Amino acid sequence: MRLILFFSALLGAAWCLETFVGDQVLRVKASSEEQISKLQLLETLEHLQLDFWLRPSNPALPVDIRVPFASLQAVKVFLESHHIEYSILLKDLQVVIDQERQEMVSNQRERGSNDFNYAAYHSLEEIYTALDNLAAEYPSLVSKQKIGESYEKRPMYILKFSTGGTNRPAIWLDAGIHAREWITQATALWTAKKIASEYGNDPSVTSLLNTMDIFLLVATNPDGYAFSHTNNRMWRKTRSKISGSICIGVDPNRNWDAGFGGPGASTNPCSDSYHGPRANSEVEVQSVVDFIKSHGKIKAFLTIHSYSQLLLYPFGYKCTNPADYKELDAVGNAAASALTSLYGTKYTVGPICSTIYQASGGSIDWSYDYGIKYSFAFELRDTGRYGFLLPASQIIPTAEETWLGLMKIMEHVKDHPY
Ligand code: INF
Ligand code: ZN
Repeated sequence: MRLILFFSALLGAAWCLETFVGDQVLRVKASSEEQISKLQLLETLEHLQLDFWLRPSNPALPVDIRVPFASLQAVKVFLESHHIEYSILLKDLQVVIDQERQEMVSNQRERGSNDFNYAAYHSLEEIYTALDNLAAEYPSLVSKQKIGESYEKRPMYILKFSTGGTNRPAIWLDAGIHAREWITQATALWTAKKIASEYGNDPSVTSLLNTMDIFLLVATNPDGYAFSHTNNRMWRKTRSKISGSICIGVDPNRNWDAGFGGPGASTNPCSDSYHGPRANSEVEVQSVVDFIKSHGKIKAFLTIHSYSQLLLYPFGYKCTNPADYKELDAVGNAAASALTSLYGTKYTVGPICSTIYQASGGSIDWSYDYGIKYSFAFELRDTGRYGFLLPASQIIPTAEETWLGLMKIMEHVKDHPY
């Protein structure tokens, strides 16, 4: 009997899948600074275990909160007592997560063959296999390189797209730094296939790759991504152990050496925006920094997040505009217009701080201050209907429209060497 208990406990521990049964995602519309500060107070009440998908900043922007079932009543009473309007975006988060999981399973069953299904979400292992297949399919253009290992010792693989030359000026593109933003890794995979297949066919891709290289990191936070598949779909951070805390993980988008530890990052290891014990404490961040520094000729640093449909440029750690503000704003707006032209998806363009909120330690602030002028962050679909649980049916349309924006930026970089 004891043996049976032991193994069932072991199994339970191994698969302690976080469930979100009855959790609701509320869209909260603050109508004043005073109501914003009430929401910021709510954010400090740790016992409620609230997960702010979109955090309170300026009243013009929505606040999306995942509320655990056990906290629903308390939160709704709090909002109503302060006359803060809210609506329900997702009535039972677990239902949506189960649907997503079911779809992934059926997509897998459908595609026994090796033709990769870009219209589906994939595990980290499947992503790594897809990288190998792309390198094998386009051997004279695509190669895979390991730039480091994650905290849990998973390899960090980039794809290099190069048609020759040695150490050509290059473009950096990463996705999935926040684990739960699954549309970003899926979009990056589709983009990898697009770059490889369009070379020699599309004139702008061909001329781009005849002068520059492209580096693509699909899974920037592999530990967090794997964890979002096996344990907690809503995981955002890395999976590093924080000494002195029972909480796990650092927000990798607060860990860069750019205004590190300043406003817009948390000192609390249990917070989803915890900046970490020091800049570059996360090996995933350090690995990218080391690669960028060793390459020496990265001319654009593009990072892909979700959601909100924004195209952001520096700064987040301060609310003063970058020296290249005019050019970045023009390029950003041209890229957003190209993106919108395909399906009408609306984007807002601007500097991080004034467009959303102050956030220190972000990747594009570091890359810009490091001298990489064309530093942009995409926040992909949607604007809150599904949030991080964007249906797989939107992967291809999202990737196609994002491609037009990316190409607009990459062409500008090619035509404006510095
Ligand atoms: N982005 C926000 C974040 O808190 C805003 C942001 C974007 C800050 C880019 C800095 C740089 O990190 C996301 N998007 O989390 O998923
Ligand atoms: Zn993100």
